Amino acid sequence: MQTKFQSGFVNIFGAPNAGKSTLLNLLLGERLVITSSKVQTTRHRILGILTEPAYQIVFSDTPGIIETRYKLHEKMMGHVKSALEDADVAIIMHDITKPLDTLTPVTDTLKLKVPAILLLNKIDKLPQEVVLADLVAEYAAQYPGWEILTISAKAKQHTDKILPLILKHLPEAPPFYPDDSISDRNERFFVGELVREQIYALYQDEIPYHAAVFIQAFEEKTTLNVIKADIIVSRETQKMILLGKGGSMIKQLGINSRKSIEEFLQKKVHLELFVKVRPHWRDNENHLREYGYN
Ligand SMILES: Nc1nc2c(ncn2[C@@H]2O[C@H](COP(=O)(O)OP(=O)(O)OP(=O)(O)O)[C@@H](O)[C@H]2O)c(=O)[nH]1
Ligand SMILES: [Mg+2]
Repeated sequence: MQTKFQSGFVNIFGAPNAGKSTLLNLLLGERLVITSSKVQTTRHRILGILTEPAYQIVFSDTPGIIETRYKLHEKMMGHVKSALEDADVAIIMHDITKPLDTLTPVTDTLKLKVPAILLLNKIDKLPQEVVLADLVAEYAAQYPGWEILTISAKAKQHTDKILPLILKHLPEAPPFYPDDSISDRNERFFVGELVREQIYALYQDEIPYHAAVFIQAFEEKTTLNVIKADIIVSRETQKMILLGKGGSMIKQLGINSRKSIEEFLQKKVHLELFVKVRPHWRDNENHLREYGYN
């Protein structure tokens, strides 16, 4: 007998750095979205589609919920809002090493009306003496009716319990996407993200937050891809830092980015990086549109 097919949107929300993108990669079983130890890494809503014989889950990674200070932030929170509108199930990620009340701004912003799964993440970082059951009880009292799991997305602890919980709440429906789709974004988008990921890894202070990556050329040749990327920053001083002494830093960025892109595309890559200064791009509608932050 044919069992019913389940399909729906499972959207991942939380504060910056909670581990949302790490979780999406884990659930998909491949490295699709970028992660970093710094906050505000993800700037878009990005779909990651998991198709199995009995179900299709359309996950959305979203930017961490923040107060908006720039137009860029408003665009980021626009992505969160759009993910709220079509969620069948919401996953809320919270860093369990942070106090319970730091989750309140997130849940207040979301005002969820759909089944919610609260993932208390990073249990690998908790001190030994903490009694997990006591902590969970505090969250359960605050969020009655929510499913709660304690996990480590990084150390893959208890993460096998997530999918069964999702399936418990996923509607019966035909698939939304062809079974070979993995995302709504194209290779060009992910290549730009991979360069951005290396910027987050290599540079400190304000640099990652002032940087955008714009792929200006993506030529697929038989033996290799030729990729040209603009790195946009807000100030001349930031351009100097990006370049480094005698161009040493941009050279390193190029090497790291190329390696990561080659792994992603499974193909040789010729990568050229150009640093450009666009003052106040984070507050400029035209620049934001040009760099893909619609
Ligand atoms: N120790 C530990 N670190 C984790 C865990 N999950 C994620 N991390 C780390 O936390 C940092 C942030 O992870 P991300 O997945 O980028 O977080 P995010 O919620 O997507 O962050 P934004 O995109 O900025 O909103 C990275 O350094 C991850 O490796 C975990 O279970 N344990
Ligand atoms: Mg992220």
